[in-house]
Amino acid sequence: MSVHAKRAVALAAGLSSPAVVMADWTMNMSPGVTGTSNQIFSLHMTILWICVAIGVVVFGVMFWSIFAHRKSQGAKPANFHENTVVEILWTIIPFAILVAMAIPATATLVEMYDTTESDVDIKITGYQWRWQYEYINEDFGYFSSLSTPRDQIENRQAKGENYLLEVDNPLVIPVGKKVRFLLTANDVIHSWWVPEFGVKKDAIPGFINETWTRVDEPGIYRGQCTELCGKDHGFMPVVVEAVPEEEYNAWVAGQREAAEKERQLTEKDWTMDELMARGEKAYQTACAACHQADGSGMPPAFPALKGSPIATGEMDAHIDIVVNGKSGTAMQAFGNQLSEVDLAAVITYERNAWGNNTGDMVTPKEIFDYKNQE
Ligand code: HEC
Ligand SMILES: [Cu+2]
Repeated sequence: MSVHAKRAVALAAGLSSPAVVMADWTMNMSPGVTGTSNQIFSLHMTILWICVAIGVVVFGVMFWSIFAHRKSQGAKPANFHENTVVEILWTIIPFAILVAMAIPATATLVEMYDTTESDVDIKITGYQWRWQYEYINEDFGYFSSLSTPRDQIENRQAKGENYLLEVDNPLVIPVGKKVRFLLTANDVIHSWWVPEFGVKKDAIPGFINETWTRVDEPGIYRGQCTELCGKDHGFMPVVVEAVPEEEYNAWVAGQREAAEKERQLTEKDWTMDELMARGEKAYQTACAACHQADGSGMPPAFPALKGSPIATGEMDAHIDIVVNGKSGTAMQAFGNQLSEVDLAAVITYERNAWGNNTGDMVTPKEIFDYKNQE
C-alpha cells in the first residue's frame, strides 16, 4: 500500500469511530448552578451568536466581493473614498450593536454587585495556604485545609478522584438562600473562586470585598485560590457543600456546640498521650508542608525541628515562635489559626516526637495564659 493509501485508511477508520477521535470535546463554558452563573452563561451565548452573525455577514460580503469581482472577469474597482453615507453607517451600526450588548451585561453586573438583603453572612479569610470561614452572628468558624494525602502529592500513591480539590472542612451553606461573603486575607492577596457559582473575588489584606451567591441545587462544589499567592498556591482549594435548609440548621447547631466544647477542652486536664495524639494530627495538617512529616525540614529554607535548639530548648521561646511566628520569614503566627488545645498539642508533639525526647508537656491552659499575658 502506498503512504497515501495508508493515510486514507487511517483517516477513514478515525472518522468512522467518533467515540475514539472525539474523546471529550466539551468546549463551551458550563452554565453552573446559580442564577448569576446562568446569566453569565446566557450572556456568553447571546454575544457569541451576535459575533457569529456579524462574522457571517462580513466574511460573506468579503468573499462574495472577491469572487464575483475578480480581475479575470474584468472588474473595475469602485471608488467611494469619503463617502459620507458609508462612514455614518459603519459608525452607527457597530455603536448600536455595542449598546445592545452592554444593556444586558450591565444589568447582570449590577445584580452581581448587589450584596444587600442576605440571609447568611460568612467572612472568608485567605491564609498561606488555607481558607478560614467565620459564620458571622453564629459564633463559630474554622479553617479549611487541603486534605489530599502527601503520599498522593509526592507520587507514592495513585492520585484520587478529587486530587488537590478536597479539604478537611468544607464551607457549608443552605440552598435557596442568599449567602453574602466578606473576603479579606491575612498575608498576601488570594482569590476565592467557585466556577459553578459564577463567583470569583479577590481577598486582599486590609480590605473587605463583598460578593454573594444563591445556590439552587444541593451538592458539593469545588474551586480554587485563583491569585498566585506563593509556594502552595495550588494547594488551597475551595470546597462548598450546599445542603437543604433543615440540614444546614442542624449543622450550625452542631458547630456551635462543638465551639463551646472546644472552649471547655481548654480547661480539661490533658495527659501526655492525649496531647501527643492530637499534636501529631495538628502537625501533619498545619506544619508538615514546611517542616516535613518526620521533622527533618528542608534546610536552609525550612529548619528541621528534629533536634532543633528551639524545639528542644527553652519552652517560652518555642511557644513564642509558634504563637507569634517570626516576621519576615515563612514561619507565620499560628496564635489565632489554631485553638489553644491544638497549639499545646502541637508544641508538646514537637518536643517529644522524632527523638526530641524532652519529656516536656504544655497544657492548653498554659497557652491560654501565655496569650493573655501579652
Ligand atoms: C510556610 C512554612 C512553615 C510552616 C507551615 C510552619 N513553619 Fe515553622 N518555620 C518556618 C521557617 C521558615 C522557620 C525559620 C524561621 C527563622 O528564620 O528563624 C520556622 C521555624 C520554626 C521553629 C523554630 C525552629 C528552629 O530551630 O529555629 C519552630 C519550633 C517551628 N517553626 C514550629 C512550627 C509549627 C509548630 C508549625 C505548625 C503549627 C510550623 N512551624 C509551621 C516555616 C514554616
Ligand atoms: Cu491563595
